[in-house]
Amino acid sequence: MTSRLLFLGPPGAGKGTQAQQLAAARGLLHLSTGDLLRAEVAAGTALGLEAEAVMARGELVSDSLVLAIVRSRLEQQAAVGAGGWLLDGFPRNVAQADALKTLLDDLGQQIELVVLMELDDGVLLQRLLSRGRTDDNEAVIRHRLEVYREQTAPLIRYYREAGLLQAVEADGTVEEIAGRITALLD
Ligand code: B4P
Repeated sequence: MTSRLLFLGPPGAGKGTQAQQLAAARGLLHLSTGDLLRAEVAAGTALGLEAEAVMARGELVSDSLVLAIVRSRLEQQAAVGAGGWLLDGFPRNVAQADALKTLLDDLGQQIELVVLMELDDGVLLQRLLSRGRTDDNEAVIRHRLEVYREQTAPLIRYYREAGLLQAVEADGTVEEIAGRITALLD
C-alpha cells in the first residue's frame, strides 16, 4: 500500500482538503506545515510570533523553522515504529526538498509518490477568496501564487526527474478529485 506520499500544488489547489480525507482513510500521519504553523500562531509561541507576519504577507516561513517542525514529527513517528505519512504543503522549495531527503535517509525511509494538484489561477483565486482566511485577500493571494511559481514550482521537475511525480487535475468536486488521487495509489 502506498503509505509515504506528499501533495504538491499551488495555494488553494485543495491539498489540505484532500490530504485530510486520504490520511484518515488510510491511517496515515497527516502533516500539514500550514496547519502546524497556524497552531503555533494561535498558541502565541515564539515560533508562532515569528511566522505570523510572514504568513500574512504570503511569503514562506524560514526553512529552519519549518524543518524543525517536520523533523520532530517524523522522528517521533519513527521512534514509535508507526507507519505512513502524508506531507501536505511541505516541501515548498528545493532547499526544503533536499533537507527532507537527508532526514528520510537518516530514518531509512523513502517518498513513494508525489501528487501534483493542478488548477488554473482564476479558480484558485475564487476558492481562496471564498475561504476568507486572514491571508486570503486578493493582493496576498497573488503574491502567494508568485512565490509558488518562483520557489515551489521547481519541485515539479525535481520530483519528475526522481520518477516520483504524478499529476491530477484539481478542478471538479472534492469526491471527483479524491477518486483521481486514489486511482494513483497501490
Ligand atoms: P497552506 O496552509 O499550505 O495553505 P494553502 O496552500 O493556501 O491551501 P491548500 O492547497 O491546502 O488548499 P485547501 O485544501 O485549504 O499554506 C499557508 C501559508 O503557510 C503559506 O502561504 C506559507 O506562509 C506558510 N507555509 C506553509 N507551509 C510552508 C513551508 N513548507 N515552508 C514555508 N512556509 C510555509 O483548499 C482551499 C479552499 O478551496 C478551501 O476553502 C476549500 O474548502 C476549497 N476547496 C477545496 N477543494 C475544493 C473543490 N474541489 N471545489 C471547490 N472548493 C474546494
